[in-house]
Amino acid sequence: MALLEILEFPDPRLRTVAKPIDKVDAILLKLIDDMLETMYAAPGIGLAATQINVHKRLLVMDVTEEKNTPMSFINPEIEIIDAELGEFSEGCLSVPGFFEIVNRPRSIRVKSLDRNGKEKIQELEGLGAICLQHEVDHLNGKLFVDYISPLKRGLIRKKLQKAQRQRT
Ligand code: GNR
Ligand code: NI
Repeated sequence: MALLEILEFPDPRLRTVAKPIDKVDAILLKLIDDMLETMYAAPGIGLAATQINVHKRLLVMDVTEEKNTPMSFINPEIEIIDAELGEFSEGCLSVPGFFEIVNRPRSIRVKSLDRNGKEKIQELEGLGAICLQHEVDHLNGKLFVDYISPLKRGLIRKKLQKAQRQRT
């Protein structure tokens, strides 16, 4: 297995719209395992392929306390079940150290392919629904900071750019 490098805001590569996956093969399964390892190591509750500069429609997540339920979603498609919004203070491995309230539909149905390339449909609510929507946003080139004010977003961008300069 391998740890992958996570892109950070405002890296323009995070704005790439990911392409659908046409076949589930051994190379893809290895990528899923590396993404899970990277997510657990970070640590995070989800990771989208976009964040590791792979622009395919793939994400992993584990929203359990015990961190014993790795899940992967290939070509995920979301349908909103309950449009009622819930608010949650979100963070992102690509926006390290910042948390902001985001409102999202509380309950969703997600259709995707499993590791065998077979279609699965799951209903998610709570943290699972929040995280899955956050990850699908990544696949569409969108970040949680896009939901906050331009002023706050600009401040976060400045602080992260400074931190990134000091690291190089
Ligand atoms: O680890 C993560 N925590 C988190 C908390 C609230 C809402 C969304 C998330 S996802 C984030 C990992 C990440 O950046 N995934 O893209
Ligand atoms: Ni994120």
